[in-house]
Amino acid sequence: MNKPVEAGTASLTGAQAVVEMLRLHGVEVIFGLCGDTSLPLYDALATMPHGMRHVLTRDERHAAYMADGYARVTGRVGVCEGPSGGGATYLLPGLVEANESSIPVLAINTDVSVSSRGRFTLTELDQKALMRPLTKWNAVLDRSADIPRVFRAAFEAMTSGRPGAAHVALPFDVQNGPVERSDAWGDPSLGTYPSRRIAPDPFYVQLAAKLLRSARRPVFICGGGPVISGAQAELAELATRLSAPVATTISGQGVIAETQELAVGVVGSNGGTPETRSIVDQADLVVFVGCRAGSVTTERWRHPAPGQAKIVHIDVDPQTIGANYKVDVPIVADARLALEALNLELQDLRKPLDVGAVAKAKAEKFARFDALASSDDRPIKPERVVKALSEVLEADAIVVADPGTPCPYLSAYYPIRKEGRTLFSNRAHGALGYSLSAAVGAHFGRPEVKTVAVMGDGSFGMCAGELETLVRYKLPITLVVIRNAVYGWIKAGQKSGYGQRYFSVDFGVTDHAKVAEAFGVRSWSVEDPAKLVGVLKEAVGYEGPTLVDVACQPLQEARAPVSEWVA
Ligand SMILES: Cc1ncc(C[n+]2csc(CCOP(=O)(O)OP(=O)(O)O)c2C)c(N)n1
Repeated sequence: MNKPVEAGTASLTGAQAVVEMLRLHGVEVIFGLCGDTSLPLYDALATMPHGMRHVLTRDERHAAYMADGYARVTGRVGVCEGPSGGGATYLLPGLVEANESSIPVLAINTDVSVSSRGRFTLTELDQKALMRPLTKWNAVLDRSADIPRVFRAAFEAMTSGRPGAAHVALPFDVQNGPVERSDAWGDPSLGTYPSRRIAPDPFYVQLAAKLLRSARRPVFICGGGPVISGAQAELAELATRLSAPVATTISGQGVIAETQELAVGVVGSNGGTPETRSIVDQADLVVFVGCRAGSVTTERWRHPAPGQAKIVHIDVDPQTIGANYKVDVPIVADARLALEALNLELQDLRKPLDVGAVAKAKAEKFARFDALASSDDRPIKPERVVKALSEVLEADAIVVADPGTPCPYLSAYYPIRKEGRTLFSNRAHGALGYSLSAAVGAHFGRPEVKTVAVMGDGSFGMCAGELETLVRYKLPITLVVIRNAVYGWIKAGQKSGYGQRYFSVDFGVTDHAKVAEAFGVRSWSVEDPAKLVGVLKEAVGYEGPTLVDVACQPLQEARAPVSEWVA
């Protein structure tokens, strides 16, 4: 069935067909790590003309995060690969994150031969069962002839409806078996997302328009959906028409420039502030757009309070709508098409622009922040690091934030000055150690802009091996490490909710600058807040990889007890 291809035939090998299918779907870059079962695939990549770049990583977990970062900033499918066994279990964390964040990442794990199954073959595991609950679509190939069909299905699944991750297991003998050359065809439009937009039902558009006309204080809460959909212009038009404030989740940042007068900033328990919450609390109509209205965004479904406001919920995934709030008007559709339809329905309407409440909330929020950000305290306050970054970086720079201190502080206070994905974090599962490799992926996607990763020292410990990748490819990425020798976010939780009974959260001080230097990364250590901006400028301006290790205050004040948002 998977008999090796004979020399001189018109067939492709399975491995060659995989390379061809990736090329046909417009893949530009593959992140991955080699292994025994991957040798045919690597040989096909080495010998075929395909124009794709392979980026060798030092850990499959980071290959998947790179593919994710690449996909987030390009609107294209991110691709990663690894070998059988440990290669599959190591790719898995990145796939989970991408899938839950609605980011199309295709992962390929090579596998033991079909003919070796069930014989205690080294590295054999049930990849189908492993990946099924964590991906939108997955398959284990049994026959090389199925390769073109399986890859077409994977691209279709990843980029249509709610985007998500796909996994394909590619056994060794399947890579060597034959595939008819004429079967290897593909549709490049499936290499970008959203590839197939779903239009809204006009009946529900009319109902929503009616509610919007009569609402006195409508507010938009946007998740990642409208950013993925590219709905920025339609949202701005509708918000202006209605004089409605636009709040976002962390994943929704970039749907509107936060310097815009109707932009509220982030709401919720990670990145939201009392001021941004007050705008939601004043609403008599909330329009959720491409947003799951989950525990973080709504602070455990309290803001908006159930029954406080009428709810219009727009989402491409019908399962999302009504999961958390009693919805007055459901609209199952692509965000851009839905907002476009609402604009059309309301084209006669133009409410007088009133930005007073938003301006007041923002002024109060940033007055509090500025007081902390100008502090000369040592260790340095995280607010000062955020302020310094916003002074040093251009509006189009990409910033990737790890969980811990970086994500809530940057999403709250680093102003998004430009529409589009310029700041992102792994919000679905928030695994530490994401930002460095996601920044690598983002750089390969948008090499023309500066990319920066901001991480805690806990995260640094989970990604340091990839410093070598940064150096090998001479990537002009700047890493900022918030050094505080503690799993600070968790310690802050022990402080706010557990009577300061600190337990097993402190670790030793690492000289991250020295570690990075040993890899060949140009590095600085900053203890003096007055030196921060100068050092960051130098690091960001350098044409190779750089790291700035910042001695930061160990205990953040700005967090609520855990019971208020996750439990
Ligand atoms: C893989 C993983 N394990 C555990 C956690 C739980 N967690 C969330 S924040 C945090 C502390 C982060 O510490 P660090 O990176 O040093 O940043 P800090 O909070 O000190 O700024 C931990 C352990 C996580 N998010 N990811």
